[in-house]
Amino acid sequence: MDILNWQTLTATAKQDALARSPLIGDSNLEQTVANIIDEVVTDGDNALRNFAKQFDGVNIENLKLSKEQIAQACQAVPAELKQAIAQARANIDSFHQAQVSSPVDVETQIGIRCELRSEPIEKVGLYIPGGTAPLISTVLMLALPAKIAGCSKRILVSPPPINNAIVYAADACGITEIYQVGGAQAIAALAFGTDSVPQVDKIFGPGNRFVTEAKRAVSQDSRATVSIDMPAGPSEVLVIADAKANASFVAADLLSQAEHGPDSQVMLVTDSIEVANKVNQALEQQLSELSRAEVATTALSCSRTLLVNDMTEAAQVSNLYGPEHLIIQTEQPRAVLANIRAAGSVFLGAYTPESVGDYASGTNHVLPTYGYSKTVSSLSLADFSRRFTVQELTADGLASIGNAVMTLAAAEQLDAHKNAVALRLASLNIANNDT
Ligand code: HSO
Ligand code: ZN
Repeated sequence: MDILNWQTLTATAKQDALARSPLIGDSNLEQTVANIIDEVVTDGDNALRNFAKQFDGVNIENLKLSKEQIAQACQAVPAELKQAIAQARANIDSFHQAQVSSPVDVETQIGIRCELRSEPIEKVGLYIPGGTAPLISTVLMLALPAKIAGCSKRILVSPPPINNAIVYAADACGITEIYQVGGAQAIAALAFGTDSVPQVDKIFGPGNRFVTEAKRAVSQDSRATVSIDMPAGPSEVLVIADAKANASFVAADLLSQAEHGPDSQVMLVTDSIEVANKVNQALEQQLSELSRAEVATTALSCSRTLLVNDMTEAAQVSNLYGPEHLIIQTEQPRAVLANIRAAGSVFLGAYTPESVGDYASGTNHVLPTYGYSKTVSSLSLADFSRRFTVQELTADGLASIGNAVMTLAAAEQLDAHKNAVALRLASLNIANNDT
């Protein structure tokens, strides 16, 4: 990775140094996806079957997996993998159970009661990518919070042929409806519904650029009323390392993210040129042994090391970048953490590789990328429910706030608003005079 000295960079060079990889894609992506969506809208299940043949090379009769197919897939999963899934599931379950929030119920003034309640989103669609890296762990990250939140219809879609372990993980997390449909067509099916695939209220999950574009498109389509979890981009990690950091640990962490895709980006921010050089050596060594070396090499070509003065500056640089994953491998990681303002998920110390959060520590691995961590939160239980407020005033409550409301309404020149209060206050005065 190129090593750049942060202090010597001009303002524009600093911006360039923190720029994401240009998104790989064809200029026709929007149109291609729009056509796929339209075909699903007009041709439903037929379109889904045709796309499965065209894109996945699979002939599909029943889009929904039968109970027998689910049972068969589950049987084929090795015991060791089942055990690993169980351990991950327990941790993800307990971290997300702990996020169940109590309703807010406050008397803002005597006689004025305000509440914040939350209700589960009824129907959720969970997209699980397939292909060369079938994301079994993503099943746990989506299905468990959906279940804990109380979403009554939880539908999983994944491109055919669906990996057995994906089916097993879904079954283990209480998913009963699994559809073998992937890509933009799966997102269209969830947004609009077909004879086989039910329409949902919200779509969750990562995917390739077609899936990402389809999620964006359906969430803005006036024909649909579906929302999505968050805008998604390629995966990324930023590692803050001091002179004491273990260079081969750092290199391994950088590569674990670089192997996700050619457009993934990894950044090292360090105050030690020795560590920077050692990490580069370790990268070369470890790369040669990776099965996805080619993918990782491409990702590394758009990645860089930034040399900073100290850990305070390292935190500032990280905040400017707003990484999806932030690893702090320093002597006192929590001192650095105190200065961190924006990151999807943070990993502290030498023994906390990003992989643990990806799979099993308990935190969610669906995180804002591409700098969105500055404004978008990591996926949590709250994303599976909606909140609404309730208020109730007694007559005394209205009497005590009425004048303020009428004054504000008059200032906004909204007479009917003022009147809704005035009528009631007048009726109270009459009642009071009567007694
Ligand atoms: N690092 C990915 C999640 C993942 N990694 C799944 C492996 N499997 C995005 O947070
Ligand atoms: Zn990962």
